Amino acid sequence: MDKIVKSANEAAEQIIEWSESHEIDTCFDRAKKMKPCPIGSSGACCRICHVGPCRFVGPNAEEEARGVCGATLPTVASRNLLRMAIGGAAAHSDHARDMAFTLLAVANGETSDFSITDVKKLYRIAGILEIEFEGRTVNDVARDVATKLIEDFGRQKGELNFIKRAPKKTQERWKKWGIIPRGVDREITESMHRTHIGVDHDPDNILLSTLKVSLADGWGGSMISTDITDILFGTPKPVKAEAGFGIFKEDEVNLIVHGHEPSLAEIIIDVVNEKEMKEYAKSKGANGINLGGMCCTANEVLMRHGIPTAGGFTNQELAILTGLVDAMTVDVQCIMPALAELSKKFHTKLITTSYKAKIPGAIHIQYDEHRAKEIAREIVNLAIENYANRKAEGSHVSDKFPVIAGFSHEYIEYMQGGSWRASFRPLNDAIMAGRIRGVVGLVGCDNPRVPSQGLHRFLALELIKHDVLVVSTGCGSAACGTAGYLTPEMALENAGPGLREVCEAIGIPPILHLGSCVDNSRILTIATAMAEEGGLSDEIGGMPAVGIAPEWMSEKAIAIGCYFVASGVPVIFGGESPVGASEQVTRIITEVWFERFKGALHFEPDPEKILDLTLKYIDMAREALKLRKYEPGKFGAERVLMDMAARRELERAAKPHIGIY
Ligand code: SF4
Ligand code: MSK
Repeated sequence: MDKIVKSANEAAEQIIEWSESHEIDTCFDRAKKMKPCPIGSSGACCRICHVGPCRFVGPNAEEEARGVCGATLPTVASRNLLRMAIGGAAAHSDHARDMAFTLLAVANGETSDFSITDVKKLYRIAGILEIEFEGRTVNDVARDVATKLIEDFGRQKGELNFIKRAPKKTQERWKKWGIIPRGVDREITESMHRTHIGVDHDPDNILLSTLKVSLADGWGGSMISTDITDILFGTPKPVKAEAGFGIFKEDEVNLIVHGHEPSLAEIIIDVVNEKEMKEYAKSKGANGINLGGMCCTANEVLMRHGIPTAGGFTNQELAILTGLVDAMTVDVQCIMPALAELSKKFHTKLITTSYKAKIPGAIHIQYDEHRAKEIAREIVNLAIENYANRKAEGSHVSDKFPVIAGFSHEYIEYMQGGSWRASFRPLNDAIMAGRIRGVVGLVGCDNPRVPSQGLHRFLALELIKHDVLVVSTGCGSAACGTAGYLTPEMALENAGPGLREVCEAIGIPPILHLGSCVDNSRILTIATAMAEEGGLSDEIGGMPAVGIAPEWMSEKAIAIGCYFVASGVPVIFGGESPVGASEQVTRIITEVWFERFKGALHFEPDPEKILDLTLKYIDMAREALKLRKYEPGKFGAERVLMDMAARRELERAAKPHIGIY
């Protein structure tokens, strides 16, 4: 019998085998033992009141099954989907709120540990928010920006500030269907109300609310988080780093930052570079302090500082199984509680840092932005002191790959013409000419129920072979990074002829690392810029672009998927459908949503079919836009792309340019 592969990441597979031989459970073993409930996983279980749970099963469940209250299967399935989107929108948006309050604290001079790194971005956002910035102090502008964005959470009437960043036509569709979010908290609360027993029972209406609360995430919480993080810590530009379990060093203190919020991790970077800390590590027998990342906190510090990443969601336990992690800090989201028990089997100190996310068995050190450095020092000291407790056991692997990360909207614009002529014209032209067939956002989690990271890797390779430019975020980018896919050389070896030429001319990888899961909002603004540049669709809908989350598992993924659909992007999720029990709901989220928004939400477990459907959507969009028919190796006329030398020449000639980009 063929060996069952649990992870497509060879180093991960090696660690899993080691854990099995030592009878230590990981999510891979637990996934095998804990089969998903077939009723709940297809959306056919309602447990929102204590008369139930009610199960909607049987050959005619769609028409005949009724809950004790009389609810139908389509009501229940759509209600379950909405509840998932609410959870996701709440997670991203609460993260954003913390970032906004950090910015406010900086502006008010309440913390000396942080400062505003990217004034240009602050002015750009101030411009969007119609806040005067000329002739004012940076802190005054930052205070107004933070205050105005904080209003987005509690606003009762009107529209989110960033709705106006979307193309007009996209906004019109939202207006027509009544899904423009007012305030983030209001949409979350109202959606929770709608899903209480005995409130909204119309599947179509419930599903519109799913889109509305998801838009509050995408054009609200996530976008706020991305912009404020850039203002505070810098807008990413390409940086070299490494990915894989081989980032851990045997002779240094290994400290991992895991979760999603970057503030504490940013300060830890400063602290590990302090002379006293380095000397303290030496005094304890270590040759230095090695900082690494996990999941999306990793993405945040990878793309701004080149801090290496050990990988995504399914790699977190495996990092501890190397026996080399002296301490791991966790903040919020996607943190397996299993880490606490597992870390006790080794010497690793697991440190929770948010009052919202405690784990029994972990050490809790509460993060507070007002005394961030003091807290970071406490954490780093703990890691250093634990180095001496490291034992020999663990599965040491040496695999690591170079990565280029940090492609922000601003950098992608810059790389197509320098700061003097930054635009999306070359990208649009390359798509129009058929050199690039389309663009895919390959995003989302990795999952222990499939050979983890394998679907990401398969699709990434196939898509670039078919001349599709891939933009990647979250654990999807970790899956690509730990396979060595995030380098420009990758294009030379694997991309189709048109995409290869474009990548070579600009000097970029064919898979662009755009950041963490909140940074999917960067894809929204990029799509908007492409629409506004002209030559393709004049709204986000209708572009030769598709979103794929092949290994999704979190509620945040559902919110992300739905805000892309509402914005006009067809989205394909891997795995079985969480609403698969209801034909009516499946029809609404595919056909009806496509008619209304030009986006559709599909669930498809077969990766070959995901690829086919993706290319079909891209080619359909090309045809509808009357673009040149895509044929590999045959391109139409287009403008000449600037190479690095030409761009540098232009930069030299250009005056220093401080404006709003
Ligand atoms: Fe059952 Fe209705 Fe209660 Fe749901 S709300 S558990 S369908 S009685
Ligand atoms: S961490 S939401 S497993 S991408 Fe952002 Fe990864 Fe998915 Fe969490």
